[in-house]
Amino acid sequence: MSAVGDDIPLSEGGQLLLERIEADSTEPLWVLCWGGTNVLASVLLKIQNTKSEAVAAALRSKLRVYTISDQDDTGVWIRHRYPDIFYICSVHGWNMYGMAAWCGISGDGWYGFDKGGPDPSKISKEWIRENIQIGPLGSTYPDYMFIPEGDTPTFLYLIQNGLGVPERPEWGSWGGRYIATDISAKGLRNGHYSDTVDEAVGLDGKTHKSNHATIWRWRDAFQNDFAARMQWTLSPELSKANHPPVIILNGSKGLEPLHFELEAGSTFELDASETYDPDTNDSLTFTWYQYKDPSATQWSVHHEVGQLQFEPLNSTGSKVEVTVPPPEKCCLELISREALPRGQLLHIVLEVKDNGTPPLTSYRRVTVQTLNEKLLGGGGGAEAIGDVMRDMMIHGYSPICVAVTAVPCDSNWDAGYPNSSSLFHAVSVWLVGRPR
Ligand SMILES: [Ca+2]
Repeated sequence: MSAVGDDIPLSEGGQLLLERIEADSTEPLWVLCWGGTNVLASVLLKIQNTKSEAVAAALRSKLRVYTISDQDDTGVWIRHRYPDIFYICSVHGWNMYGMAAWCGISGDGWYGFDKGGPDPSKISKEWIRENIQIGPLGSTYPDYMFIPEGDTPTFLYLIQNGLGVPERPEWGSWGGRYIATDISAKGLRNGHYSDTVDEAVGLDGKTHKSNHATIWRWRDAFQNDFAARMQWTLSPELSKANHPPVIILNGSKGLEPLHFELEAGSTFELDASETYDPDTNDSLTFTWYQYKDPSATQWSVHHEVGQLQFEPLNSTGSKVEVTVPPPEKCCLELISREALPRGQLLHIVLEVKDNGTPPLTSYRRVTVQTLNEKLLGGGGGAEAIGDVMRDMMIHGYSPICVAVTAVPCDSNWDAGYPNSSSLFHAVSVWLVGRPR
């Protein structure tokens, strides 16, 4: 904060940032911070000191900030003083960067997380020497210290490849997945997004669950993409390098998610057979899967989120029939088990991968809003939370620990669970009376 104050003039960078914030545009302005945020803080103070409250708030509403942790004392000042700002940031103790989601890009060896999960082969110094440090541009790429590309998740977050949606950090992308710290939608109107977890199958074939997995799960694809971009710097001839497939899904060529609103238990078709590759000799592999983690409100994704079923309709797998889960699996309030007219928002990812060198992947996301107009499938008491508890017990947790974990303890709980006392009741009933 020594660089921020009412009597401290803006730096050259600060003036440039202020110009961009004040520019005549309704587009969001992304500010990607790879170090301390004191320049942003000084601009925000300048705006507050020189604009009306309404104008200052309108200017702040244009900002989209993604920071690589807090690297000075202005990050916490900004979030405290201007909680309305859209602000993605892993929060942890000073210098404890290994706890941050962004380390998932390459930090598993250095920081020692998720052992056996992430594949380290495409972040090694040898791979970088062979694939990145090539040609006039690549030869300027330095040998790394600590971890390579640590700040790059902020850039990957904005790459338009059909996977991520920048306005939805909780949906996940090459730049990681983050969720709102405060979901109460009252009081502060807090715009901070912080760490959450993904379940991802690692190199060892086991399921790993961590904030880092929200990034390393895509590592093979984004490192191949990096290698291809370096190939693009070597020759002006298009045929000398690989380019990603162009997905056409149900006649739509864009990168925006395709959205459906469908009754629970119904079926529908997804057809990507018009998809093509700019490199005429490339063949394509189609993979459809459900990205469950963005649909969850709880830690236990596989208990909470209904399962979509995929049935291929042709030999290449470019066309599939999808079955929406029944209402009792996707259109219930989790604790009370009351039937809901609008249930879970389910996410499908289509991956199309070519066989070029290196192979490149394009994506298209499909979102399915599940509906239950006849309010079917309700009842059953606290089965969902009971199932979670039962599994935890099997894995060796004591009933006392489970009960303490499940007791609601802050105001945010009220936003997701209107009747939080019912959870405590459900847990108590299960602990004393659930048949084994
Ligand atoms: Ca290609």
